Amino acid sequence: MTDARAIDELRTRFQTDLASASTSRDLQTVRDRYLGRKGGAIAGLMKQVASAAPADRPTLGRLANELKRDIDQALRERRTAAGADRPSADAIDVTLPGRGAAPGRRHPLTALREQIETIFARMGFTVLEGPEVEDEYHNFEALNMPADHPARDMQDTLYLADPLAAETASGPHDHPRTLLRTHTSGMQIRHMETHAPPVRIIAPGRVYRRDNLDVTHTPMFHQVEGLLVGEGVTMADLKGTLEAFLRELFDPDTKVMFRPSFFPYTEPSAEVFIGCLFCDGKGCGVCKKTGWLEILGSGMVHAAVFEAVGYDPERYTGWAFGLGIERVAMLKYRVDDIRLFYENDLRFLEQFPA
Ligand code: 2NL
Repeated sequence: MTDARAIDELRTRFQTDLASASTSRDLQTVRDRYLGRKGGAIAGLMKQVASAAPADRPTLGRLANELKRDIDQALRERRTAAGADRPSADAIDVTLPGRGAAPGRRHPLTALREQIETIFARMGFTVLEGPEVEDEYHNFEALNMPADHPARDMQDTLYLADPLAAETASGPHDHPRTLLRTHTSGMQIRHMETHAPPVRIIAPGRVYRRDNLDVTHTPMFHQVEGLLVGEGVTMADLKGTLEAFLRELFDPDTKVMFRPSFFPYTEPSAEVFIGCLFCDGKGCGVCKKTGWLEILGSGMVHAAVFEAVGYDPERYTGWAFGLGIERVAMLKYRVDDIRLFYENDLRFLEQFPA
């Protein structure tokens, strides 16, 4: 049984409940209590209206529907006022897309080394691997750098601790020392010792120098050397191959210049320059107003190197080059401090092509 007074009482009870609800959870509880489809007070009221005397039904039905509408509206208003439409701090929004896991990527120096390897591999060169700890013979002697050569000085080369060294040892050494390779040439010497020409190889890897850190020096850096030996190989082959390489590494229109230079292991020798990437040869801060950037060293293999590995220098000629990967990366990507490559700061590393 119900009547208009019972509906009024229900309205009053609702208002009391609503007034004491403070959190969005409380509001939901009140909503369930009054508007819940099963067991809600309004649902119960509707059943009673249906069983009321036919004469009372229209009035009671109207009052019940008004109450239902008012409760719904009051709850909506409170919810909006409380900002309850916003998810609470601990709510989980199951519609949010997940956070992608950042996949790892190659270090820019690795990516550049692989790019250089790929260019030479397509031209028929084989990629060598070899030890970072070398002996003096393969790092220096076989490369026409005898014991008194200045590059062999303790100042420039990192020698390994020598258990056989006499305490007072100074001056010329009476037995071979081991060292951290200062260039990757030793791998190429070993290859020639064990393979007859023709030779087409590149030797990438870490090299070490006794340098302190500054914007252009690190005691460890990376080099790629290349070597080609055969019958009738000339400096024109050197120029054509390096020009093709540099135009693929930088830009198809890259200008390439060769300038006479000196290395103990090549004769003649040439420094290779490319037209400045930043000012188009007009002259700027990066190329020091010359319009050219020095990119690698090269030359025709010295006859003394062929003799050291048992190649007949009357029959074979060849050319070689060496480049520093960090230097190329700094020029290609315009990085002004070599140390950035070793700090593993993702803000730096993520700027490079993977
Ligand atoms: C430079 C110069 C160069 C070579 C490296 C080489 C290796 C053998 C024989 C002869 Cl086995 N030469 N390597 C030749 C010329 C230059 O590097 O300034 N590199 C950064």
